[in-house]
Amino acid sequence: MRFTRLFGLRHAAAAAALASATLAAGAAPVLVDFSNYGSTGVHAVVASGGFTFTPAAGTIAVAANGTNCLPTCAANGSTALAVGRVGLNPPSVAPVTMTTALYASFRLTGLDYAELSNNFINGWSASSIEVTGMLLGGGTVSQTLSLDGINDGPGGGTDFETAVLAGFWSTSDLVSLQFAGFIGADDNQAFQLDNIALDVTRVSQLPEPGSLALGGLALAAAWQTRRRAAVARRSN
Ligand SMILES: [Ca+2]
Ligand SMILES: [Ca+2]
Repeated sequence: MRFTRLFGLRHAAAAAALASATLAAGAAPVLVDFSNYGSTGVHAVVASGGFTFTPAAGTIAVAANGTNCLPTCAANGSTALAVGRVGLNPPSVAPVTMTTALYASFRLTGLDYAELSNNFINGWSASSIEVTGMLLGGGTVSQTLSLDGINDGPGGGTDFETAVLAGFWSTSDLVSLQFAGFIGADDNQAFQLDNIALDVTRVSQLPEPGSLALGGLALAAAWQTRRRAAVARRSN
């Protein structure tokens, strides 16, 4: 009985130490803005800020201020993620999934979005984007963003909109996000994303107690070896 109680207390202390270590690691802001790309280009995957964007099939692209797009792409003065659809270049297939190998989880705090191109009226640039978050521990959250159809490429119009995010995003710890552009019920329509703002939680790099003990043993062994060598040198 006494042993069981002690065991429980030790585990509680270890859990408290781990919790404080996780808090110390903290949440940090990350902006995924595709600024690591210098020009418009089509890619199998696009990576920025520690996050990777992968279409269900086909390719996706980075559009640099709407340049090298035909017809002219929505522009915001910087590079942005460009998601197409079958029959376009890039021929992206929905959904596009955003994942990270760097962080344990993240929260979505901001997002800019736009039509892919100024062909909104002609029926293949999305009229809405469904954003779906996969929750740490299971389940999903989702919000639909409406596109305003305003898009004149590098002209004077404001092509990109800043998402008004639902309140649940600020408390939703996510492991991935999915994006799909819709016209009506058809989920395979074209759009752009930029300035995806996140609060990330870093993976805790605490060593295992076992590996700490092994590390201590290795250090002790190295010290013993050096000490024996020094003694041998002195006695020669
Ligand atoms: Ca950008
Ligand atoms: Ca727009």
